[in-house]
Amino acid sequence: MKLLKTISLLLPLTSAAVLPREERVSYDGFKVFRVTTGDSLATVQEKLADFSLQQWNLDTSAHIDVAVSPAQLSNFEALGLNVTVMHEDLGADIKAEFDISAVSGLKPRALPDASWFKNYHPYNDHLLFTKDLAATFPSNSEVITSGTTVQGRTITGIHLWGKSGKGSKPAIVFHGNVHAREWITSMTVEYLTYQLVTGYGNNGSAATAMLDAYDFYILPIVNPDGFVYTQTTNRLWRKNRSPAPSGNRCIGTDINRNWPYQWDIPGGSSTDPCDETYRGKTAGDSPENKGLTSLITTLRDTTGIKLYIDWHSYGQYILTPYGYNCTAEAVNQAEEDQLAAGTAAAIKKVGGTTWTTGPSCSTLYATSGSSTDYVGDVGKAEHSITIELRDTGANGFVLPASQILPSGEEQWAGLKYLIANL
Ligand code: 0X9
Ligand code: ZN
Repeated sequence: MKLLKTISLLLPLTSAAVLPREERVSYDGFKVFRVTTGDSLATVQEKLADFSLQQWNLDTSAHIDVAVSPAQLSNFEALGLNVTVMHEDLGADIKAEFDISAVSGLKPRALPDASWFKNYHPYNDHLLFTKDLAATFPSNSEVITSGTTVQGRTITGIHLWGKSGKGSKPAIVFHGNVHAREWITSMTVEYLTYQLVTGYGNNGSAATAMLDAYDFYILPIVNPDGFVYTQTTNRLWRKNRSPAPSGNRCIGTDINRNWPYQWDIPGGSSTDPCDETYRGKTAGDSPENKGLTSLITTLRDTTGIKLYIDWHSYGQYILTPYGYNCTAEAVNQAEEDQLAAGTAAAIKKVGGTTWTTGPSCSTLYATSGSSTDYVGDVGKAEHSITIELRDTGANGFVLPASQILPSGEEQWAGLKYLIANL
């Protein structure tokens, strides 16, 4: 297959990326398959060599998830590969997931209510949700920002604290939607935030214990340009929206390959601007990464960072350092293994979902310039984790809105275990 490690190689998407006024990319009639690989990886790849497919996953050891355009469908199906169907009609499932044109926009309200978690939402409503939530908790929170994006949006979040007052405890940092298409991440991070805010002050509640022990810095959407683009133009966009380097036509840096630490290690990212894992021109050059590294180093140099979680989807993984090297062990590896296993068990108890845990490179694949390595080693976070949320491949990135609440509830259970055991 002209293996679409990169979405941008797919014809309709490529042309969309260079048009002055971009049409929404249609996935009508696209079918998404999970192709079993395992021992037959080489044979499968050979069979797919002549297709232009959009590949959704980077770890191909057990399977490759691919979106197939209507024009290629009959040839693809004639290959007789061992497949399951993830989306019968991707375009229809995207429409059912969220219709931005049917959304009228939130009204500012005293307390955002839990019905928020029934649906996905436009970016401006996410901003309003965060601001409204902070307004209901004026003595224990404030809206924070962490730099400006390529297109000039302010990366916005919320800082929460407990009875000892603002900035007095070690930091816990969460961020979501680094990758634009991973919509479940911002909704889940907001669910956790909502639990902290609404649960604080209830006698003996987990939220009270958490906020009295730590200052939380939560940024639900750190790639707003990409996120907006997934809602207006291409639901499957991953990177930020940085302009194409001179002499190239491809847009976007992978924020999770741009962190200025172990950035230059071959194999863990791409130097090709058209690739989904393009690392950027220089280490940490994306404005989003600049904003985030400045928050992390400030926290490192003040209260210190107890826990960092970078929320992604999909696959149901709890991943610890390192990404850049598959044999390097974190100094506290045994503790990280225990914490991850306990968190996985706590999550599973809620809805029966299963979670794979371990160091990210050996468990999944190598990454250079990725968040957890930077925040662990440079940011000196005691625990630095990536969580890949639901699901394990039934829907992938286009996860029905009915799974937002179940995802939030199981992560809240995992978080309660994790923080109580730090
Ligand atoms: O590739 C990524 O950035 C993350 N997966 S995703 O499908 N959400 O894009 C995984 C990062 C975890 N780090 C390593 N596997 N090293
Ligand atoms: Zn991701």
